[in-house]
Amino acid sequence: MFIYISRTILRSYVMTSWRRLLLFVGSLAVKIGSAHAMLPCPITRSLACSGTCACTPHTATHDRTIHLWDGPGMYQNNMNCQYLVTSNYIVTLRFIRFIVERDRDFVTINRCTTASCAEKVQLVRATGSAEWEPVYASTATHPFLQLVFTSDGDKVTHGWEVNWNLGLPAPMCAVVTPVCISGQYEQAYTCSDCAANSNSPAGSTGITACVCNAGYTGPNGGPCYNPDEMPCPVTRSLACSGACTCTPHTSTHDGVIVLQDGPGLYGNKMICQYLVTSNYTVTLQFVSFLTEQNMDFVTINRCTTATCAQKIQLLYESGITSLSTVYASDATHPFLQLVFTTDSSVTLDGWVVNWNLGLPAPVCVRPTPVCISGEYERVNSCWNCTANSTSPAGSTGIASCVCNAGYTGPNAGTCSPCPVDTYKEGLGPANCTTCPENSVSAAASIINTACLCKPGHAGENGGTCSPCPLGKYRGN
Ligand SMILES: [Ca+2]
Ligand SMILES: [Ca+2]
Repeated sequence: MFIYISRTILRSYVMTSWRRLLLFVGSLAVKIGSAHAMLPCPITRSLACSGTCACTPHTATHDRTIHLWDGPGMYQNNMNCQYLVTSNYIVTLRFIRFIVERDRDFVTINRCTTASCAEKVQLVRATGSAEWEPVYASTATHPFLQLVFTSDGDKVTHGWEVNWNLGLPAPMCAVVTPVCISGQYEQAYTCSDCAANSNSPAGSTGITACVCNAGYTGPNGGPCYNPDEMPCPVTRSLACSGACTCTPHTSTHDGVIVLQDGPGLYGNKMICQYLVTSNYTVTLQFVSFLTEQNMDFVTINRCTTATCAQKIQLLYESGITSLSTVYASDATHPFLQLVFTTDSSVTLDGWVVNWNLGLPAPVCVRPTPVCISGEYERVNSCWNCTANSTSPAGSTGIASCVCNAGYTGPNAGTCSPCPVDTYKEGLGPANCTTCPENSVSAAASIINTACLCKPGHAGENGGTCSPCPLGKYRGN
């Protein structure tokens, strides 16, 4: 029980520390903005292992847990095992579990000036059941922490686990704002590439300096798309079934699934299934994880269908698990199934998992549009015919655009109004027809009856206009 409490405390301590560090970095970047700045140094860190022990997979290049706990090949007789942890930051070690044979098997932690540990300060020599509260830290003058585990030739017990992390405050490094080449932009003292199909001038600062290339569309800073190949609209769902409280843990959007603490969440005798899917890749990543070891299990499967009749198991875990692993669906297995089962006693903190959509987005080719009358389709878009011309509905290509009645010109070309005293009936490239003799019409006339007899002449509109007989006249 003590051990589980300590894990929770430790986790919150570590998360708080990192949040402080990130806030610190962010505030510095805002305040400074000049050519030179002091920022937390890039992290360098290493964990090395040597001696009579299985050093793999207990050697990691990042902060995490070192464990010699249970199981064959871990805690054994006659071990003499040395771990060396160092960083340009302060390194901390803290036990999260510890049970070794009292006064026979020992864990020693030394703080050293060099990797050889020729000069060292002993911080603890632990045996039996160790305190979990102290944090053992390196210092500026002793940047190496050495952990030595020795066991005698008789009897093994559970073993131990220790978390190694980086301590604060961060060492500060002078940083110069780089001048970035074309196609990149400077942000937070780093040059980054513009998104695909976009570009920026040399010396750009800020992602919005990246502008989409010709033929592509999107906001400054990207992403930039071929207009005919846009990201597909997102479809996604999360369903829950089984012996668990599915509300409010069922959501239609990406977010968090929680089964942690509290009444109605992590209970005994649960069999709970979550099914997540999307037309995008779906990812699951644990934010926290603590279930009863060997009793309460979380399984993640990648499935071809919602029934999960055909599946690939990605995880089957109890106790603790990696918080950095990302479990993802793929094109052939677009469903992720998470199953949580618990036995009839003991509930612990439970787990929290984030589900999100992965990139790249699937590309949807825009369907060819069917254009209305007066428009035509070109490169998947509808375009207006030129002035005074029109086209039938469903036209493809500008050649479908023909001049309106009263206008003349080639198909797909410029349509000019018929001059006065002419008319044109119907659509198309035909010339304007001259009104009958002694009749006149307005420009752009669309029918022969627009031809009216001149003053002094009479007749049917559009027909023959005869001079008025002697002694008669006709005005307008
Ligand atoms: Ca022993
Ligand atoms: Ca249980």
